[in-house]
Amino acid sequence: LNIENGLRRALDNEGELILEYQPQVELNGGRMVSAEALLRWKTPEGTVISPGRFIPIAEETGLIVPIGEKVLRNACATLARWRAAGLPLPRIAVNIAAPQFESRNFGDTVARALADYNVPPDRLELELTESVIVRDAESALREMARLKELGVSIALDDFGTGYSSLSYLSRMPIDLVKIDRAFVMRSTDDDNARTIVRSIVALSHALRHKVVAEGVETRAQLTQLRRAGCDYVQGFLLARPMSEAALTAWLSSEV
Ligand code: G
Ligand code: G
Ligand code: MN
Ligand code: NA
Repeated sequence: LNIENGLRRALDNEGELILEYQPQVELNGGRMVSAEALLRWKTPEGTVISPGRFIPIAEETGLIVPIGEKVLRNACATLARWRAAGLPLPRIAVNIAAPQFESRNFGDTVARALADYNVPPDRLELELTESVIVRDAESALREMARLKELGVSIALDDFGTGYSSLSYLSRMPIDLVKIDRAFVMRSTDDDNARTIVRSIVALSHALRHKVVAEGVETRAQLTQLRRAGCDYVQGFLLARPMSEAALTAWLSSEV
C-alpha cells in the first residue's frame, strides 16, 4: 500500500478516516472535562493503520493540512450532535501538527469550522506541541493569540519532550499543559521523573495553566499525580480511545 496515494483517496472516501475519542477526567471527582480526538484510518481492504505510521507521511507530503481540516470539522460535527442531544458538553481536543498550524489561513479554517457547526468556541481545544515555537517563536505566539481571540482553548501537548525554552511557557497564551506519558510512566519508580512531574505541575499552576497527565495506566501513577496536585488525567486506566457512539453513551450516563 502506498500511504500517500491511499491517504489522498481516503480524504474523499466517507468513513475511511474516522475519529475515536479518549476521555480526560478530573482527577478528583471523575467528571469528563474533555475528550481527545484520535484519528484512525480504516482502508477499504479492512486494514487499520495507526496515526503513528501515517501522520509523519501526511506531514511530509502536506496532506496533513486537508486531513487536519477534516479532523477539525468532524470534531465540531460531533460537538454539534452532543449539543443537539442536550448532553453535557465536554471539550474536544484536536491534535494540530506543526505544518498545519503554520499553514496559511489556519485561523480562518478554525473559525469556519466553529461557525459552520455553531459550536461554542471554548468547547474546542487545540493541542499544539512545543515544535510550533521552535521554528519561528514570534509568529507562533501571534498565531496563538489570534486563536485565543476566537475563544478556543489551547493545550501544550507532550510537554517536557521538546526543545522550547522555558521562557516561552510564560509567553504562550495556553490554558492547559499536558505532561508527556514518558514522565508519568516513570513517576512511580524513578525519583527524578517524580520530581519532574511535581515541578511541571507547580510551574504550570504558577503560570495559571491547568495540568493534564497523559498515559495514566496504573493506580500507583494516579496516586503520584494526586500528590503532585495534577488537575486532570487521561489514559488506559480511566478509558481507552472509543467510538463516538460509546462516548455518547458515557455522556448520557453523566446527566
Ligand atoms: O492514537 P495513537 O496513540 O495511535 O496516536 C499516535 C500519535 O498520532 C499521537 O502522537 C497523536 O497525537 C497523533 N494523532 C492522532 N490523531 C491525530 C490527528 O488527528 N492529527 C494529528 N496531527 N496527530 C494525531
Ligand atoms: O501524542 P499524543 O499525546 O497526542 O498521543 C496520544 C496517544 O497516546 C494516542 O495514540 C493514545 O492512543 C495513546 N494513549 C492514550 N492513553 C494511553 C495510555 O494509557 N498508555 C499508552 N501507552 N498510550 C496511551
Ligand atoms: Mn495529544
Ligand atoms: Na501527548
